[in-house]
Amino acid sequence: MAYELIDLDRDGRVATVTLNRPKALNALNAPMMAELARALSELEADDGIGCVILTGNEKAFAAGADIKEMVDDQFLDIYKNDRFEANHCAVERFRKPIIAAVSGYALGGGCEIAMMCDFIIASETAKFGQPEINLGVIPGIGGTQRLTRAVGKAKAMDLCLTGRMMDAAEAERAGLVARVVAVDDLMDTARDAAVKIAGHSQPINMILKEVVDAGFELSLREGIRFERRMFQSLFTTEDQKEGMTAFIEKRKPHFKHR
Ligand code: CO8
Repeated sequence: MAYELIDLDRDGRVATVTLNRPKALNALNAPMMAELARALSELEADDGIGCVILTGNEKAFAAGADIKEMVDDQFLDIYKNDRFEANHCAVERFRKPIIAAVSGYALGGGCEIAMMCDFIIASETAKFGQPEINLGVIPGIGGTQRLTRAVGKAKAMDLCLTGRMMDAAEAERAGLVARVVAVDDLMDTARDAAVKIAGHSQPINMILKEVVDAGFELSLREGIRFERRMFQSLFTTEDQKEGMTAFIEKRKPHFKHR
């Protein structure tokens, strides 16, 4: 089935998913989130894809959940509706590496979806914020938790309580984004990173992700123990033998499990 509210492009082992409701600044409505979830499940099952880029357009990555769609909802509409529980969390459940390439507004649910990605590359025009307080609500898909872990309590409280936006330079200083580049370089930079990541061993990328993410749930001691066990387990893989042998033989590794 074709996609209408997103674009899905494959280039070698990299897939790019582009949110595509430009007239609504990519506001995240239920049909778009369903398409995003369907695309990610397709890409997770596709052994030919090693890394995904999630992006929007120059004006907006996504200006948040669709306010017009939500305005008349009651508690039970939101509680029972699986768009919150399943489709909105598809990015956090995705097991392969996924990079957010952000230009323009990443607000509310848009900022939250970007933070669900493994890291964010931003253009100089990017603006991040959790303005839900202005609408009489609070962030609803992880903003209070992920933003606080990313930038610390002081700045997270500042952003969530005032509803102000922070620009790309401030977001980089605060540790929310990995890199800031010129707007014209955004997709090339994201693609270069994605190609590099997709060239690694696929299962080892997935294990790396799992171990880093586990660190947000575990104590330091438990996290380090998990890392050590997973590190040790990699010595059962052909890709560990290939990676280390290639280094010694001064050649590029040819990972079997890509
Ligand atoms: N929802 C619906 N429509 C939107 C949204 C949105 N979040 N953002 C922009 N639009 C629409 C506007 O209504 C407008 O449509 P129209 O042309 O039909 O009037 C069009 O996009 C262009 O927007 P503006 O005219 O407002 O453009 P400006 O350049 O003047 O302003 C802003 C850009 C500052 C980004 C402004 O649009 C804005 O403030 N948008 C809302 C930002 C916001 O509050 N986001 C948080 C939403 S709540 C949320 O995300 C909760 C997440 C948790 C639950 C997730 C499950 C659904």
